[in-house]
Amino acid sequence: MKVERMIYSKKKKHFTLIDPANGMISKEKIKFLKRFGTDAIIIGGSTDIKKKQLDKTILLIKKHSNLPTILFPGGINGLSSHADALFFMSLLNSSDPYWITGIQAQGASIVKKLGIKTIPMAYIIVEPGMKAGEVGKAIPIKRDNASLAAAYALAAQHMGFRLVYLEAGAGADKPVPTEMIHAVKENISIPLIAGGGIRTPGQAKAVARAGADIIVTGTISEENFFALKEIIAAVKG
Ligand code: 1GP
Repeated sequence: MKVERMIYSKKKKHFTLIDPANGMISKEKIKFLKRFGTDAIIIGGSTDIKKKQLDKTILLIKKHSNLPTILFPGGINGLSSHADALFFMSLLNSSDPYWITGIQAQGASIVKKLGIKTIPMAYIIVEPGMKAGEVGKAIPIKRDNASLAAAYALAAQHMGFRLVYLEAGAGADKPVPTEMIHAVKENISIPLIAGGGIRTPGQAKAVARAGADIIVTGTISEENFFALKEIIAAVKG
């Protein structure tokens, strides 16, 4: 409940993506993330991860902060009972039904057994899409096709999804275009997450101002961890 309340609160939020496949996060960094003001840690990635590594990461985060932990699974192994919630996601613009409804059917009873709180999320991949686009066999939305992104997002809302995530892909050279974020936000009333390619406070601010309710960064934590302080401040400023 606490996680949902935070997600649906009106204020702009920043989530930090941690991919356990990139190695273990340190307790110092976890404490800094809290101090910098990130609102939640989402855990996952496009490579399927080892369950042990995933559990260890979540337990470490919980030991050194009270930040909500949300699973962002790239495969069936991305599930852990230690997390506070799970983005139960569907890659709407995949060319392969496996990523739209197949993996969800495969994982549904595991999620029920583990008792993880689910947050239905529509995942929409925008060019370049990077590894998420490749693995998920997406037909990435062209950067100049804001109306298609808006149509997918509205369809997601009609289907009952409670969140839309516009994804340029981890490590993308630039974020989702602000015009596209704006067009999507105008079309829906459920919260909008944007991520992929955000590396500077200016980009974070532009994405937030264009209408994203939640800004996700991942790669910057690996490239220049302390830059996060200003990025998070820009999201909230
Ligand atoms: C990937 O949107 C996230 O799912 C984060 O992307 O690693 O480029 O910040 P970056």
